[in-house]
Amino acid sequence: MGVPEPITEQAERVLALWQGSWVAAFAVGILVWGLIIWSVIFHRKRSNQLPPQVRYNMPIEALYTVLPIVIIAVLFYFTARDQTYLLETDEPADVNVHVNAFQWSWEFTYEDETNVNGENVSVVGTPDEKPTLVIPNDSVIHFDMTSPDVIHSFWVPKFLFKMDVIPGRTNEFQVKVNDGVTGEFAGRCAELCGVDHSRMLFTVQVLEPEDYEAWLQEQKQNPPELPSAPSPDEEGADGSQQTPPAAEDGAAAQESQEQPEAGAATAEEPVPSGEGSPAPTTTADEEASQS
Ligand SMILES: [Cu+2]
Repeated sequence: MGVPEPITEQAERVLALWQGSWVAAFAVGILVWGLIIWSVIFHRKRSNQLPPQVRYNMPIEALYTVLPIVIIAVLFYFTARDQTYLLETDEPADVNVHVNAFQWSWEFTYEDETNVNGENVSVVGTPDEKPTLVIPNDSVIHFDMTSPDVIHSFWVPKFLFKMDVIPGRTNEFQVKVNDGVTGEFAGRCAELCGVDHSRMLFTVQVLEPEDYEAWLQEQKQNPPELPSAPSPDEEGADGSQQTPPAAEDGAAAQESQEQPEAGAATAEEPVPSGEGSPAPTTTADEEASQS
């Protein structure tokens, strides 16, 4: 019924709830259609004489009050049960990923893994270059999700699950990717979050655990160049590697105090560093999450 094939234990539960709800809806539908067709065929107008007029019929009225309540109670029970299961984060996770959703890409930080530079292994993307989230199969993956700017939504269609990423709070969930599943799957932002929302894509690559370990070792030994350190930035940074965005903001704030109207003029300076506007944002958040 147009549902992607699930690749996680949790997604299988979602699919079962979806299919079960359809079965229940069809059962009710068939009953109602049957009653309609029965009355259309067997209770046609045969003469001008009215059928017996009654004021009420208690059994029928009780039936059509109680039955919908029963139907809704059953649907509610299974929905609540599955929601509780899907939001459970008690099981110890094999991989902890911090998801930073920003305008307009993603940064995936492996919280338990440190590279040769003493930093967490991390993958960061841009609207032009979508990042790849690498995870092992047959393992529990825990996601902590934060946003430094606006509301985003983390969506991997094959998980049959999406969760909002909201500034100022940490949302979390975990999945267990089924044993034997490998391949690349699409991921995207499912919350309109600005002009490049449609380019806020990522790829989920599921590997066998040993291949994942190999990938992880590679990331640890050869950490990629941080895209958040463009070379023109270094002139103005004055060697303060850790806080170029803060210094920049401070400078901009001072200038705007002097001349509130000179926004266009002051904008010229940050332009070289401001080209990749998501990048400084990322850096700021990295610091926040590390401290
Ligand atoms: Cu978004």
